[in-house]
Amino acid sequence: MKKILIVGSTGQIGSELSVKLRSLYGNDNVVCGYYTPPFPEGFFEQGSTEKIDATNIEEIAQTVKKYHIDTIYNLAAILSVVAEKNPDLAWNVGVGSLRNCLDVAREYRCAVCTPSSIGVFGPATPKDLTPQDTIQRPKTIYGITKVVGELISDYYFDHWQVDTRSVRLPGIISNVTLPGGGTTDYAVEIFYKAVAGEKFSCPIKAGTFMDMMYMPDALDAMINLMEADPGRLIHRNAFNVTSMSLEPEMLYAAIRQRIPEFRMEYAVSELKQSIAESWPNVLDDSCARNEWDWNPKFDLEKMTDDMIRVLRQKKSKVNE
Ligand code: AKB
Repeated sequence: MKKILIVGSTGQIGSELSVKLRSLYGNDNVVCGYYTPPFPEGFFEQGSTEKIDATNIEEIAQTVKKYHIDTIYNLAAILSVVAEKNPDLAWNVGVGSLRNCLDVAREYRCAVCTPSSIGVFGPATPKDLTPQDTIQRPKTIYGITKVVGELISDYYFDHWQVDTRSVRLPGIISNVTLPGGGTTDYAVEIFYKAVAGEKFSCPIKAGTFMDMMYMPDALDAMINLMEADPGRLIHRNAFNVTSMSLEPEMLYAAIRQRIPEFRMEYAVSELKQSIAESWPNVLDDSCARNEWDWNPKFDLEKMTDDMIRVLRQKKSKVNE
């Protein structure tokens, strides 16, 4: 059985990845490293937790040693919009924590998964069916840290056989923990507003396509890749994955089919729009499909049904 450490387990992805990993590998085999709240329900009760500053290598090393960890999911990151406002922090967290995880992994023979992002692409990248191997000249500091992350992860594999694997995640739509400071956050916020019965101000222009994915598929992507037969992997860091390419009007229409009174207006953010325009419209994820059978389950319709169902349940619990 694997012994897993999640670094950054209280964020948008970590709060759900920890539950899924514990259900698959057992509570005792998954250690949740946390730095900041909010703490998901039952977080401290369900298994081991350790306060870890990912920029401090000693804190990672001690935890890996203490629990005999063999696999690290490193989720420490500053998302694209916040990163533009604080490039030093973005670099220290994005690159610093990854180097720490890789160095600890090299010493203690751990596998490492650090999600990359569609942010690794830039204006010179082909926008439609963006290939797996193509131009990566991002204009954001977030994208730059993710390109460095991909390259350094491959380097640790090539030189020291550290088992590094990763996916280029698109915008993740979820209903447990809000994302913080990304360009694709609007695709989550729109659902919270719709279910709350409020109007939504969309920061991204109509017609701006970006890849998106529902959280259950994102969790499967990371876990299935880490479980994949290494003999089949031609690529490692990082695989294109997507499940839908959306622009705001498509989400608005899907929500209004289910909540007809919902209204959206536009209040476009210059920064978010310029980042969105520099990212692909839709990725070609055929390498992930061929090399480790990537096959997402949620399309726009299924995801919209589920998001509204879960958020309505949460709302009625709060109102009880
Ligand atoms: C962001 O918008 O910054 C992230 C991402 C696509 O990596 N959600």
